[in-house]
Amino acid sequence: MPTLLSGNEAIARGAWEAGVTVCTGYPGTPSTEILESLVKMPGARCEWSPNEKVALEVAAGASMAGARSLVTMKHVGLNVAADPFMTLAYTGVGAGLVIVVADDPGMHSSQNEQDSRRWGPFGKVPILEPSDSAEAREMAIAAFELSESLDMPVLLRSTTRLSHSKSLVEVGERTERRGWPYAKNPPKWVMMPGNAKRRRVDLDSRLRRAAAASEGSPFTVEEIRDAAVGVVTSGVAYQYVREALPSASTLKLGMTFPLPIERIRQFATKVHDLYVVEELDPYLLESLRAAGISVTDVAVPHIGELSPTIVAQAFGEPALETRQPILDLPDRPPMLCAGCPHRGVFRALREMNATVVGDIGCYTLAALPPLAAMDTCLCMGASIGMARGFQLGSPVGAVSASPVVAVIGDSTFAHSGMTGLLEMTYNGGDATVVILDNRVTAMTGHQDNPFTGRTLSGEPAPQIDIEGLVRALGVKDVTTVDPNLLRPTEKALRDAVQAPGVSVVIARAPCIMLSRERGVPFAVDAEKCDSCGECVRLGCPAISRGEHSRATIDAAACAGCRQCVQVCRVGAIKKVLAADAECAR
Ligand SMILES: Cc1ncc(C[n+]2csc(CCOP(=O)(O)OP(=O)(O)O)c2C)c(N)n1
Repeated sequence: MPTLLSGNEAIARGAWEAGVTVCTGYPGTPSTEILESLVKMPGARCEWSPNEKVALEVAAGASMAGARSLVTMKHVGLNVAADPFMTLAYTGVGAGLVIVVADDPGMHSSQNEQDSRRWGPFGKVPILEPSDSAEAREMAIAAFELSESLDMPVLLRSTTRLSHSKSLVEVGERTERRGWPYAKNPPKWVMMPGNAKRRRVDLDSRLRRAAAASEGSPFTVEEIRDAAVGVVTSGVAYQYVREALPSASTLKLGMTFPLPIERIRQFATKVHDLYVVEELDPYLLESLRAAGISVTDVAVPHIGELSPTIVAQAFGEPALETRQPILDLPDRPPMLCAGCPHRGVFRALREMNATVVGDIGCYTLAALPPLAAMDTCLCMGASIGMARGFQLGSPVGAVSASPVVAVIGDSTFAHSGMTGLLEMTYNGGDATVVILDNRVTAMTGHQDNPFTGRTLSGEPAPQIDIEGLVRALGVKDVTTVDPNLLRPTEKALRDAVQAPGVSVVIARAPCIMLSRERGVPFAVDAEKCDSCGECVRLGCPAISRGEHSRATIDAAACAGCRQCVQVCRVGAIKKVLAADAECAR
C-alpha cells in the first residue's frame, strides 16, 4: 500500500530499510527532517553532532568499524565537512557510507545557493539524484549497495522542493546487515603521503567502475516521445520538464557523477535538438559540451529555483496555469517572535552604537528594521573571528567610537564559534562576545545541542556548562544575564566593552516558543501614551502604531515578556486583567 512521504521521510525510510545503524548530522533546512524521521524508527542510532564535519567523521568511523552509516546536512554543511569529505574517496569505506546533502535553490532559508553536484568531480564521490519521493527511497537503498561495491562514499543529493514535497512511495521491510568486522589495514585507512599516493591511483580504477555503474544505472531513464526536442535533465527539474514540455523526449539522469556519457550520446542521436534543463549551475551543460555533445542553447536561468512555468517560458511556451491565492494577503516580513529574549540584547547594542558582527540563527533577524542592530552575517561561526578582524582592521580610534561586539547563538557557538574564541584569547583580542543562549537550536525547528542536556533521541545528556567552557578557552571576564531584563543587560554589555581584553556576556533565557505557558499580555493606556515609539522600535510583532501614532498591543500575540514595559518612559504599558486576557486569546 503506497504511503505519502516527503523526500526527506523517503530518504530516511530507504536508509532504514537498507539496515542503516549509525545516523548522524547537523540540522539545516531543508535536510533536518531526515534524522528526525529516522530517530523514530527502531534499530538505528541517530545523533545530532555539534557540526557537519564531526557528523561526517562519526559516520566515517562507523563505516570503517562495519556499520552502514548515513550522514545528513544542508548544502553549506558540506563546506564545513569538506576536509574529511575530500579524502574519504581515497580511503573508501568499510560498510556503506551515504552522505545526504540538501541544496536550497532560491535560498528559501539559506545564505547562498550552491550546486552540490560540483562536489562529485571535486571529491571524486559518486552522486545519486532523486526526482521524487519514491526514487529518494530507492536511491537511499541503492546508495549503500553502490558504496560497498565501489568502496566509496556515495552522495545523495536532494533539493528543497524534493525534500519537502510529498509523493507516493511503496515501502518495504528492513533488512538487517551483519557488520563487516573491522580489520587493521593501514595502507587503506591511514592517509599519509605514501599510502595516499597509492590510494589515489586506486581511486581512479574505482572511478572507472563508478562510470560503468552509471552507464548501466536503472535510475537513468530514457523516454522517447516527439523526437524534435530532447531534454537531458535530473532531479526535480525532470518533473518541471514533464509538466512544461509534455511531448518532449527526456533523458532523466539518476547518477549525476560520473555521468553516463555514452547513454547521453545515444540519446542525442535519437532527437533533433538536444537541450539541457537543470537547476543552479550549468553542470550538465558544461560536461556534455566538454564531451563533444552538441547542445542547443535555451534561456533556463542558472540562478534561483526553477518551476514548470520558468521552463515553459524558456522554451517559448505560454506560462502554465498556476493556482492564484484566494486572498490578497499582506506581506509579513520575518521578524523575531513576540517575547523573543534575543530582542533585549539587540536593543542595548543599538543604543550603544556597537558594530555588531553577527552570525546565523534566529537572531540574524535583528539586522532588519526597526531593530537594525546587526552589521554582518557571513556563515555559521564567523562572528567571533570576524570581530577580531574588525578590531585589527579598523583605523585607530574607530573601534572605541563604535565598540566591536560579536553575537552568536548557543548552537552556533558549539558548531564553530569556539575556535573563533580561541583565536581571540590566543592572539590577545579585545572585543566583546555575546552568546545568545536560548537553550535550543531554534532557527531550524528546536533541535537539541550539546548545551541543552538532551540528545536527539530525547535521552538526558550532560549539559555542557558554557561559562566553564568559555573560561577554559581563556576568557577571564564572563558575565551571565537574563536578556529579558533590559537594564541589567545593557549594563553588562557596557561594562564588557569597557573592560580590556576579551569579555563574554552569556545572555540566557529560553526561547519563548519553548515555554509552554506565556505570560499575561500587556496593553497600552492610550491616555498616557505620548507616541514616542520606543516600544515600537523593539520590533515586536505584537506592537504597532494605532490612532494618533500611539502604540497598541495585540493581546493575542503578546507573550508577556515585559520588555516593552521597561522601555516605556511614561508608564503607559500595563498588564491586561487576567479575565480580559483569556478573552483576548
Ligand atoms: C554550515 C551550516 N549548517 C547549518 C546551517 C543551518 N542553521 C542556520 S542557523 C542554525 C542554528 C541556529 O541555532 P542557534 O545558534 O542556537 O541560534 P537560534 O536560532 O536558537 O537563535 C542552523 C543549524 C547553516 N546555515 N550553516
